[in-house]
Amino acid sequence: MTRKEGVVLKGTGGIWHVRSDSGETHEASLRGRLKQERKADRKLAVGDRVVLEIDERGEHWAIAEILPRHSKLARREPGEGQGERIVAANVDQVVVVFSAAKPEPHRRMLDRFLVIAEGNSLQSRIVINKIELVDKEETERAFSDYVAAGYPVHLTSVKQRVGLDELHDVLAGKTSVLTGPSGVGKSSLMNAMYPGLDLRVGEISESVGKGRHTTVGALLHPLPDAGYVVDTAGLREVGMWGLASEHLDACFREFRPHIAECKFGDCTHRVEPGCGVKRAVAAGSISAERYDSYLRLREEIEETEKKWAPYSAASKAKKKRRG
Ligand SMILES: Nc1nc2c(ncn2[C@@H]2O[C@H](COP(=O)(O)OP(=O)(O)OP(=O)(O)O)[C@@H](O)[C@H]2O)c(=O)[nH]1
Ligand SMILES: [Mg+2]
Ligand SMILES: [Zn+2]
Repeated sequence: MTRKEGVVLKGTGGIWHVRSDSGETHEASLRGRLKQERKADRKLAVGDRVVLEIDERGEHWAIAEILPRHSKLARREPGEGQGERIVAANVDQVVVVFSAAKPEPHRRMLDRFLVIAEGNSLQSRIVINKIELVDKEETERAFSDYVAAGYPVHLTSVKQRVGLDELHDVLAGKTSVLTGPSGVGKSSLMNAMYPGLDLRVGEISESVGKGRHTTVGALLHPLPDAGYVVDTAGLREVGMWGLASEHLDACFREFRPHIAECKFGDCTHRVEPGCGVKRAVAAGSISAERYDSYLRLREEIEETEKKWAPYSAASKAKKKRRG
């Protein structure tokens, strides 16, 4: 029997497109046994590595095995929901693209993307495009707190072909989730680095809609040299992806060393005395804007938790009854 390994590029209606390591793409369905297992925790996602097997007649490929993943970008249900939808597997980094102007960078939205990545234990990079429209030094200063927090910041201009080689280098051989608001130049960047690569990146397709239960499918694009880009519609749409409010602080990387200094273990870093985070803000080692972002996001998450509390209580009770 012919067996080969490959990576899942996309899935539609139970048919998965798998690119084998030798470069061909096959359509395959999940073996029955795996379909059962899948109901548990192992949902197949783009980026997953799988073992394909062909049937005796040499006609149909099936996914016989899902190989262990080293990372994932997942979306949890709010509240205590156990459900988790995996957007992409084996992601190496999240690349968040904004523009220096037209449209103006939106720091709160940037922080939101970074939190989603941190919540999934994924590394992020920040790209600021259209750098030729502004004063470069000023922009560098504006994003210096992200550099200080440990995020690589790339300044690019598609128009003047600045920074494209460096960006190309950090994408090579990796699986990157590319995201960012509309109009910042994501498609332009990809086209400038990889002519002919046709990405949908970041577009919120009309047909996808905004219903809570609509599946927003991600696609994995092989890069011409090596590596993949995950093209996912609607990364920013879904609030904080079910992140619990008490975990938000650790998703601000530069807060981490200070959280341990808080007097109270469950410090929300708002009004509590002896707060290490607030002390760091006062001392200037945490930027006031990042702290403000934290406060707003925390409020937003707590609102969602309040809304979902009755449902999660009900689902807990149901589980208890079932035993
Ligand atoms: N001035 C300037 N304009 C740019 C640059 N890069 C892209 N643009 C322009 O910005 C506009 C939006 O670029 P896109 O590549 O479509 O942006 P996008 O991020 O893919 O947007 P969505 O697909 O809607 O998410 C286009 O008119 C581009 O020509 C740049 O470096 N400088
Ligand atoms: Mg685009
Ligand atoms: Zn605190």
